[in-house]
Amino acid sequence: MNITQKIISKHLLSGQMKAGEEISLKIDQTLTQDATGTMAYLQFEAMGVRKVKTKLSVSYVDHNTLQSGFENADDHKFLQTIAAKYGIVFSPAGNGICHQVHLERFGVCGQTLIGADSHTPTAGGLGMLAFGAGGLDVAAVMAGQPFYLIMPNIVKVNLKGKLKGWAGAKDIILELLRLLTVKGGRNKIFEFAGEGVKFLTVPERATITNMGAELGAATSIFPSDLITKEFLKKQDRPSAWKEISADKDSSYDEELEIDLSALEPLIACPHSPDNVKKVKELKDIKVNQVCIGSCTNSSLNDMLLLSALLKGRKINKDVSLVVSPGSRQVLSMLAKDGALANIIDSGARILESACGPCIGMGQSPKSEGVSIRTFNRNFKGRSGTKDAFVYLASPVTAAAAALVGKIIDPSKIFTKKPNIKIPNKYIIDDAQFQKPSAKLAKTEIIKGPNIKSLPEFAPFADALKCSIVIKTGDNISTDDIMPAGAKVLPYRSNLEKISQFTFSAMDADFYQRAKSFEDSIIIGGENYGQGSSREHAALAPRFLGVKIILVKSFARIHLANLINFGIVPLTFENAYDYDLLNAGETMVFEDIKQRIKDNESIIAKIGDKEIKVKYELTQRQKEIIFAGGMLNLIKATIK
Ligand code: MIC
Ligand code: SF4
Repeated sequence: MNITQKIISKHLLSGQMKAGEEISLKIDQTLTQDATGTMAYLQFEAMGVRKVKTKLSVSYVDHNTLQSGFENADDHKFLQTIAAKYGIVFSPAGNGICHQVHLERFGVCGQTLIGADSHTPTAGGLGMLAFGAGGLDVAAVMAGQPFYLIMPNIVKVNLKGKLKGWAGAKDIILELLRLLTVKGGRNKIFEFAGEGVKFLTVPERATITNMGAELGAATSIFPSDLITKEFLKKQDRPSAWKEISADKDSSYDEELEIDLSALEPLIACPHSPDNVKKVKELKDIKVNQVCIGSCTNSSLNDMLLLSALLKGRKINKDVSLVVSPGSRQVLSMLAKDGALANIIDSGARILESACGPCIGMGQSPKSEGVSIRTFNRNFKGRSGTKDAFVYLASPVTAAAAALVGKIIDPSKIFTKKPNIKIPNKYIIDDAQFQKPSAKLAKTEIIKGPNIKSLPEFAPFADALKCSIVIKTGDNISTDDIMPAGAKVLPYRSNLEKISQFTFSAMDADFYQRAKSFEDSIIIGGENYGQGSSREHAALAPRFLGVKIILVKSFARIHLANLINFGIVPLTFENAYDYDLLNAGETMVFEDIKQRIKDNESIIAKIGDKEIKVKYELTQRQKEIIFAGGMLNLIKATIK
């Protein structure tokens, strides 16, 4: 067996490990962050369970740490109290970005993890099988339910040779994005192998598995070997290690190879993580901002490298360099080592250990500004500035840009690659985690006035007449459907309020128009709903009357979220029928419920036009949709 099969077979509750079949898995650990967590815990609370049923569940606060009003701070209090009551570890603001902290303090080789955040596969760097999921799926797992998934194809990525020159882990994943695009990883698990693996540290592996999310992959995973052992030993968690490797004769559904020695520094150009070019091909692009951090590149390794590169140098006067170390551990070690001073002295601005600019929580670039970021997403507008140009690159490429003020091949300004030495022991101080206890279980849950319970959704209708409320193109991200940023994130626990922002960056009238229709449908292209796991991108349309989404294809997590909230996901039988449909038209779906029940094909009528649409729903998913969403179904079973 390969690594994925080994872990799945140990956790398989139903189904067969055959690509395309629905399987269900026992999940050992869950994680949530505050932007998805408030909703997830409201849903968990509604399930009426006394205590989480996982081996470990952690609730992080790292996204909404700007406290420009009472809302975010109220959310933090709610998360702290509900964690105490239900036996969840609470990691307050300041501890760091969920994925970085989870690697450091909680991940266990060979275990399963699901997280209410699309970058949960970061833990694959430790040899965990880790999936991003919607908050409701995470809540259900905390309540003891299995995690359902369509068994993906397993792809072996053979890393040949060793990185040379200024190429780093980020360039490996950018190369994969260049080769495969943001849709290339759908229904796939990427398993890394080959001699190149042994030259990559755990944080470097995690940079790669983190950004596998941008390929649309279900997850990505590395073997757990002596390098993993060393990392966990330095984290004072030796018992979290166990060796996991693929059997010599293991087989894969697909294979591909990357020659590490041939890689050069790469950069993803606006406005998509797969718009990848060689850095040296980009000439004379002036840079206004450089941001270093995020769950992709904020480890101690990344920060020490940055510090060595900036040592004794000053950044360009026209650049604002902001640096956010990924965790309290990283920041504290940088400070004690003195390496932080090199970064500060170069002219950088130090931000707290949190998601920050990655999710538009501050540091929006200037109008038409060029920002080089070590992050993982550069969708248009995500930075908070609609007309900004965001590029994604490694910390080395980002540091070079900060010093020179333009995009430049690192070899032009740096001579020798610094040799980074990680101390024999990380600084271990878990004092800021709130760990569950019998006393804490008596805590009273505190909900501020902005925290509103979810409305009840009606069960599915027998027939539907839906107005086309919007027609979108390909690769619509959940950032397009439901923007984040400082203005919107405070309403993650207030559906009525947040729904006013649905599609707001693309179509300012969407909200009013959706409200004026009784039932509506969204038409889209390929890879609809790529990007984040935020279930608000499904919940808000549902709240505004969207009953069906008809597209050429869906991204995995968003598809699961749509079903969870009772929206029917349909695809075109013939992709060219997409061209026949126009916003404002009415589509009639006669007997839709009965047809889905009987597995019959569906014909939609639009005036005198007819088009054939299809669906792939398991019996379980049909039941969720017919009940009007998973919460209704779970409540009915509990009653
Ligand atoms: C993101 O990177 O888009 C986020 C913010 O981390 C999201 C989760 C969210 O929207 O809260 C993700 O990736 O799932
Ligand atoms: Fe946070 Fe950005 Fe990572 Fe999402 S991608 S978890 S916003 S750092």
